[in-house]
Amino acid sequence: MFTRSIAFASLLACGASGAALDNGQLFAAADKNGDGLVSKQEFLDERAKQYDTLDANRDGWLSQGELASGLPNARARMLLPFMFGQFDTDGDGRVTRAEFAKAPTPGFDRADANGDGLVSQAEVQGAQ
Ligand SMILES: [Ca+2]
Ligand SMILES: [Ca+2]
Ligand SMILES: [Ca+2]
Repeated sequence: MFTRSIAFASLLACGASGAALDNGQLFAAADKNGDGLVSKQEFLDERAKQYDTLDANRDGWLSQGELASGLPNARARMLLPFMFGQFDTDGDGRVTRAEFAKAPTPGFDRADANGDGLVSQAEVQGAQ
C-alpha cells in the first residue's frame, strides 16, 4: 500500500494535478502523436513543461515548497521528502531543470504494467 502511494504521488508529481489525471487530461496532453499511448519520451516532454509552471518565483530551480504546489492533496505532500530526494540528485536542496528532466519516472514505470515503454489509458487507470 505504501509503495502504491509513492508511485501514485510520483506519477502526479511528474505529470499534473490529480483532477487532470482522473479525467484523462494529462494522458491526452502527453499523447502528442495521438496514437492512444504515452511513450516514455512523450511523458518526459510533458513533465519538462511542468517545470516552468512549478517554478513559481522564476528563480530557475524548484524548492520543496514549489514542488508541493504540484501535488493534489495532503497525503501526496506527506511523501514529498521522498520524492524531492529522488529529484534532487546532487542533494543541494534544490531541483534544477536538468535534474528535473533526468529524474526517475517511477510513476510511469509502474503504470507501464507490461513494460513495453508505452502506457495506455487503461494502464494509467490501473496504476491509481
Ligand atoms: Ca503517443
Ligand atoms: Ca523556484
Ligand atoms: Ca540539486
